[in-house]
Amino acid sequence: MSRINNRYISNLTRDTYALVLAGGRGSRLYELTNWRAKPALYFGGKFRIIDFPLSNCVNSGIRNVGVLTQYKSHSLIRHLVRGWGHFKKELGESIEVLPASQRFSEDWYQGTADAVYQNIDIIRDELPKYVMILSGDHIYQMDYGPMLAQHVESGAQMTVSCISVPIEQARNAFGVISVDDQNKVCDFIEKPAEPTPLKNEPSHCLASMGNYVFDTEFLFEQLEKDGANPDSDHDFGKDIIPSIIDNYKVFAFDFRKSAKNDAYWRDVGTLDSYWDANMELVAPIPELNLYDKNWPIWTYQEQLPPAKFVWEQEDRRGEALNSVVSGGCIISGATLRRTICFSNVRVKSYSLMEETVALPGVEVGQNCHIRKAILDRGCHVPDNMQIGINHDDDRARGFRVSPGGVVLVTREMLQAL
Ligand code: ADQ
Ligand code: ADP
Repeated sequence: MSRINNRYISNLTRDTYALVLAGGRGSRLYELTNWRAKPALYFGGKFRIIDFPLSNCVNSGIRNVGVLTQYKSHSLIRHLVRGWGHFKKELGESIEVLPASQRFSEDWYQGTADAVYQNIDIIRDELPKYVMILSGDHIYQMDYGPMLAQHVESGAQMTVSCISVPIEQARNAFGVISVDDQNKVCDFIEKPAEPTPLKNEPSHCLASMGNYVFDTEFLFEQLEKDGANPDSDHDFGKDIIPSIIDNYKVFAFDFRKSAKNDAYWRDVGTLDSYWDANMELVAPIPELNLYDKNWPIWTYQEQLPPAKFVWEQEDRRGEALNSVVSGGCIISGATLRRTICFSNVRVKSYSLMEETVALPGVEVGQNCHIRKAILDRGCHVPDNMQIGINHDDDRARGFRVSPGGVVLVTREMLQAL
């Protein structure tokens, strides 16, 4: 691996076209993804999930990216146009939205492989040596350069990035991989009920992160073959990977090893995991460093005035403890504890919000008590309301209570009261 230096890696990233799969619904997020695709969901006080893979591309030096959209794409496309529309093709940079548009058939995108297959001519026009296929669903900071370098050095035709996770987390949820001593993939099972444990760490298994590097021509051949197979679901995890591991060189890239155990990766696919990952950010030193100047997460920034905290009387102190508060917020005479407020949140006197994620534009009236909740964009919580204090009351009002006790409240739920 002596050839791996920065210039070598930047040649590889320049020769790569990335496709971000952003069409999934994320059905276990319930009403949070009723109106937006999962990659468009807000995260961390300022961002959307898609900002993470896109920032990883830009920070890694991959400057030509297509975003494949399908399900409820309006909010996602608006965000991409506003926040990511400034790349210039003349300078060799582009971030393009590739909506499912029935270009090759009467159908919308079927599986993930079909979504790529239907854009094969667009990829061909880019003439990349490598195609990187990225899931648009995860929160992580990853330099894709070392993965590309390993792909080339190992002589692989396809490389899949993976991370060790507890067996319980992977059960029926992730593609699970077994590798030999050289990291060559010898087995891949999509969402198994009984994940194969790691030999040296039996409580864990190797999960696919849903990110793949392909030699371009090899990808095209496999997509053509899969496209002609009427029995296929046209999905990378279900169909393509299991069909190539025996006859081709498919390698695993271990994200945790490459990042020297400093590998943060979260699948925020359920209300509980979404709330957990947001809550991690209010810790004094979170594992995910959003303040890392060497790995900035780019996003669309609205022009907003600074957050304001108003303290008018001793019993009406506007204050926030271990919390994250964005621009345009006014916390007047209210207390926030371990809470995340996105832009333009207003919280009024005598109210207390604890361990809550308030999405943009939430307004909380006077004398409310909110605990362990997710308040969807634009919720107006009326004066004196309690949320997350008594779950029977929450359910009776039509709020959703997750298995982990997180209460989800949306505008529609409040309007129906
Ligand atoms: P899942 O995430 O369950 O498993 P899937 O629902 O196909 O697989 O979503 C993969 C990505 O594609 C997501 O980013 C999603 O938004 C997007 N997507 C889904 N359908 C799409 C479509 N029709 N058009 C465009 N985009 C679409 C996958 C792998 C597993 C791996 C996990 C890691 O199959 O092997 O372990 O990701 O989370
Ligand atoms: P409450 O009295 O219930 O806390 P208010 O709506 O009366 O809520 O606002 C309280 C305080 O918030 C105001 O006294 C003011 O200092 C501040 N505030 C409200 N709106 C604005 C605004 N548009 N610009 C600046 N500060 C504001």
